[in-house]
Amino acid sequence: MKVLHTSDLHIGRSLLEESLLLDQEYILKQIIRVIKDEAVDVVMISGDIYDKSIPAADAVRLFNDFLVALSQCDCEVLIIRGNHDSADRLNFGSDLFDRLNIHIVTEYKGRITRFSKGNAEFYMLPFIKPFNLKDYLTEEEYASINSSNDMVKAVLRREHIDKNRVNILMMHRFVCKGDKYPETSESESMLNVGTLDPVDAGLLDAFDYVALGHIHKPQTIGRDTLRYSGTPMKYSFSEVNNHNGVVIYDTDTKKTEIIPLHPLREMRVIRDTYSNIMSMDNSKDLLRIELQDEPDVSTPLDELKKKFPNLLSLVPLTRRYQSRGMFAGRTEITARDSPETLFAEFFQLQTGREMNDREQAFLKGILDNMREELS
Ligand SMILES: [Mn+2]
Repeated sequence: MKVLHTSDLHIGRSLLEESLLLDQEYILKQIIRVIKDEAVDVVMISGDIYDKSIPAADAVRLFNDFLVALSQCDCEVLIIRGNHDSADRLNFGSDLFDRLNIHIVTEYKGRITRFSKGNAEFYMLPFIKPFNLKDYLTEEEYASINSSNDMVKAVLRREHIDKNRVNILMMHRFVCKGDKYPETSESESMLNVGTLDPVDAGLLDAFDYVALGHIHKPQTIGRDTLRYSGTPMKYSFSEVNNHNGVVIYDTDTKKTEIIPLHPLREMRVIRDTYSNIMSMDNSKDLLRIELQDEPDVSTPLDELKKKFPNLLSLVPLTRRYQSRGMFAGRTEITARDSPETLFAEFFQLQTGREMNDREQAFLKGILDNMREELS
C-alpha cells in the first residue's frame, strides 16, 4: 500500500507581502497529480493546513478546491491540526467529510484517533497542549507533565500498539534525536519554534513510519522512516537550497521515496555586483538580491525591478551603503505577520489557550484605535 506524506501547506501565506496563492494552487494541483500517477492509497497531511488561525477568504477557497480534488482521488485522506490551525475552524464539516474519505482530526479526546487501512494502522495526533490531557489523566499524572516530551510520553502510554500491523504516527511537533536538533528555517514562526521544547525520537520507536509536520526543511530524524516531509514549496529565502517534495512510504516494502515538486515561480538569492546583475537575463523568479557594491544609481531598487518584477528583497552588503537609507520599498521587517496574528501567538504561548471572542474583540478595539491615531 502506498502512503503519501506532506505537511505545512500554510495556505494563504505570503512572502514579504507578495501573495503566493497562485503558487500554492499550482503546487496543490501537482500533489493531486502525484496522488493519481502513483496510485496513492492514503494521503497524510501533518498539520499547518492554513497559515493563520483565521484564514483569509481566498485561502479558504483554495483549501476547499483542494479538498474537492482530493475527494475525487481514489484514496483516503488523513489531516491533523498544526499549531497554525484553529482547531474549531479546521474541524468545520469534518463529520460530513468523513463520508467522503477525508478524515480531519483537530482534538485529542483521551485516545489517539486511529484509522485502519490494509496492513497499516494510522495514529493521528493533532497539535495539542498539556491542558488538553487534563480530563484524561489522574491528577498525579497530569502534574508530572512539564514538557512536550512528558506530554507525548503520557499520550503514547495510553495506546496499545499492535506489533503485527504497520504502525504509522502523524504528529506536528519539534522532534530531536538525542542532542541533534532538526534544521529550522525563517518561515517557521520563531514564536512557536523558538521555545525549544523537543520530543525525543526514541519515544517513537514503536512506529514503523512517523509522518512529522512543523519543521519546514525536508529531513529525516535518526532514521529514514522518521521524517519531516517539509513544506511542498519554499516559504522564505532561507529555504532556497531545499529540495521540496512529497514522501511516499510503501507499507509492504517499508521503503520511502521522495517525489520532487516543481514551483510555479522559482525562488532564488543573487549575490553579485550591480553591473553583473544588470547584465543577467530578465527573470520572474521570486528574488532576493544581495548587492556587493555601491552602484552610482539613485534608485537601484527601481532599476532592478524593471528586469526582475518579483524582486522582493534588496539587501546591500557594503556597510556604508546600508546606512544611506536608499532601499525604500519592501523589507524583511514590513513583512512580519499582522499584529493580530503575532499577539494571538503570544497569547497562546503565555496562556496555553486561544483567545476567546471577547478577548479578540478587545484586542481588535485597541489595534483599531492605534491605527486610527497613526493614520
Ligand atoms: Mn508550519
